[in-house]
Order: sequence, then structure tokens, then C-alpha cells
Amino acid sequence: MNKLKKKALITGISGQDGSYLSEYLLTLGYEVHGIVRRHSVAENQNHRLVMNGISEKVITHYGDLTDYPSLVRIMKKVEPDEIYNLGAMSHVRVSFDMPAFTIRTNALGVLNMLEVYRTMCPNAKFYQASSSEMFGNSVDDDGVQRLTTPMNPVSPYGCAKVMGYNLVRHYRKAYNLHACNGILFNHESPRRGTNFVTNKVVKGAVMIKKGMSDKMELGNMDSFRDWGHSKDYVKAMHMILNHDTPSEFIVATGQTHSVRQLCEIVFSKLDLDYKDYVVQNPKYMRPEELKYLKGDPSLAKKLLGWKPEYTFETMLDEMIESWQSKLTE
Ligand code: NAP
Ligand code: F7E
Repeated sequence: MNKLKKKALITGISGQDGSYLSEYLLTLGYEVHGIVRRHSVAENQNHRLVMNGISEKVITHYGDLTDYPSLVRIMKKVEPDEIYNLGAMSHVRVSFDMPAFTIRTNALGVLNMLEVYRTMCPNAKFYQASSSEMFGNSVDDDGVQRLTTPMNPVSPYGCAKVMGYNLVRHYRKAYNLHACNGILFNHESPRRGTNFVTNKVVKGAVMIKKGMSDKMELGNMDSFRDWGHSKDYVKAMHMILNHDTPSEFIVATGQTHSVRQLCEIVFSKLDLDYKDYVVQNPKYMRPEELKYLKGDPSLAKKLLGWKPEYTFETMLDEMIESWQSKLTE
């Protein structure tokens, strides 16, 4: 291995963001390491990395955020310069079904990572994947969430992320560590899990257009989200971590759309009317819903020079094209 190369360690490397971040760091000349979990179907361990031609370019290690000894072993072996803690049980609806696992991974897993970081490589820089879900239904009077907006989480996922967020701030101050939080609003891509609403809607609409399906079942269509593209957001992660002063940044587009508007736009791009196909199923409703998200990214733009390349429309076009070609393969 080239000793001059910067080394990055990514938890959650097999996820949507992990795959884009790996690609981005490879273009910057990093040696990229990642933690993968053992799956009974071996192909699922690094599916996104294989599908996107990254698996041979990164070095993966078996581990789990809930398995402290595995983190100690990996940290000792890799000695990273930069740590990106992206691993999480990231599905908000599922977090109501698996609250204890969600807390163990998304809150106590952050504590585990911070402890191995503090005790084994305190000179590294640490990025925590914090989330707009932490705000819950708090919105400032002007209809925007910013760093000063109170955090009132409305899901086990959001509660766990608040704990992770606070632990990072506490460790930074208590142990003088370069540990930072990116509070990222929803970000999507063709690599997004198909049980998140954007990719579910796009895939379902393309299937309907191709005559492979005749309806789509959704939950709450009146919630609003600030949707950006994962490719733009992983660049912000790198900028946040490499900013001189470790701190917190919001990454968002500053625009919001409802799930209903998402359906309208996606179906109309395929010359369809969503009202003819979309039905509501209580199965997809949540015990408590986060109704509205719209973030203020002005600090990230001003201090980091971050600027997204995708718009909501170009992101959806890319996702539609991707499903159109996948479903003819
Ligand atoms: P994702 O596609 O669901 O990826 C999550 C990753 O975490 C996967 O690699 C998964 O591994 C791994 N993971 C799950 N449990 C783990 C555990 N116990 N130990 C180690 N790894 C574990 O999520 P994403 O969209 O890339 O999101 C990345 C991070 O950003 C997450 O922390 C998420 O909560 C946060 N975030 C996401 C968004 C968003 O809109 N995408 C917004 C704000 C914050 P397997 O493949 O083995 O399951
Ligand atoms: O839901 C509604 C649902 O699951 C968006 C994660 O990346 O972003 C993501 O969490 C909205 C919600 O994302 C369905 O009720 C309607 O109002 O795509 P989602 P999310 O819950 O906002 C945050 C920032 C994260 O940090 C998370 O990790 O869409 N909705 N019908 C539906 N949602 C789903 N999944 N499926 C439906 O059928």
C-alpha cells in the first residue's frame, strides 16, 4: 500500500451513500476501507459496490457497529486518517418495528465508534451521518429547519440519531477531537433502497408504464421532504470533515415537495396520471409521522463552498432512466 495516500474508513460502505462516497474518495486518491456485515447471501454483502465497479478498488473488513471487538480490530489494522460513520438501520418506518436494534446500531454504535476513535486513533477526523429526522415536527416560523431549530424526534430512528449527534459534540469538546456532524436532509439516487418512497415511486411508475404492474400502494402522501441527490451530498460530507474547525452543518436543497407532488411529477414524466394507479395502504403509515422538512443549507454554501449539481427534476430523470434500462435487461 502507498503510505502517502490518505486512508478513509467508511462504516456502511455497502449502502447508497457508502458507495458514492467510496467512488468520490477514490477519485481524490484515497485508499478506501469499509466495514461490511456478513449476510447469508454473500452477494448481498457488497452488492452496490459490485454493481458499480467499486468492489475491487476498496478494501472491506467484516464487522458490525454493535460488535465492539470487531471495531477495535479494524481500527488497529487500518489506522485511518478519516472516519465516516455512515452505518445505520436507516429506514424510519422499520425503526418502529425494530426499535432496540435501531438504538443499538444508530446510537450505541456511534458510541462504540467514538470510543475506538478516541482511544486508538485520536488524530483522525470523524464524520457522523446525522439526519433531518432529528428535528421531528419542529419548524421555524419561516418554514425552515436550521442548526438552531429544536430537535423533537418522532421515531426510534430519530431518537437514536439525536443521541449519536450529541455524543459526537460531547466527544469533540471533552476529548478535543476533530469530530463533526453533517445533518443531511433526504437524499436519493438510482442506488436508493427500493423501499424508500422516491425509488419506490419511480420503479413502480416505470413498471406500470411497461405493463408489468397496474397499481402502486403508498402510505401518507401529504408529508413534505427536502430531496437532494446522494452524489452531491457525499461531497458535502468530505467538505464538512475537512473544514478547519470541526462542527455541525446542514446539507439540504432548501426546496420541499410532498409525496403527492413527487407522484404527480414522476407519473407525468411517463405520460401517466398517478390518480389512476396510486392507492393508499395503512400498512405503509407510521405510528407518528414527520410532516414537513425544508432545510437551510446557507452555512454549507457559504463556509464550505458546497453547491449541488442535481436539481429535483434531473435527479428524478436519472432515476427514471435507470429503471427504464434495468427493467429491459
Ligand atoms: P443505507 O443505504 O441504508 O446504508 C446503510 C448502511 O449501514 C449499509 O451499508 C448497512 O449494511 C450498514 N449497516 C446497517 N446496520 C449496521 C450495523 N449494525 N453495523 C454496521 N453497518 C450497518 O443508508 P444511506 O442512505 O446510505 O445512509 C447513510 C447514512 O446516512 C445512514 O447513517 C443514514 O441513517 C444517514 N442518513 C441518510 C439520509 C438519506 O436520505 N439517505 C439522510 C440523513 C442521514 P447492510 O448493507 O449490511 O445492511
Ligand atoms: O419516506 C412517506 C413517508 O422512507 C419519506 C431516510 O433516508 O430520510 C429518509 O427517511 C416520506 C415519509 O424517507 C410511503 O411516510 C408514503 O413521510 O422515503 P422515506 P424518510 O422517512 O424521510 C431521512 C432524512 C433519513 O435520515 C432516513 O435514513 O414518504 N411515504 N408512502 C412512504 N415512505 C415509504 N418508505 N414507503 C411508502 O410506501
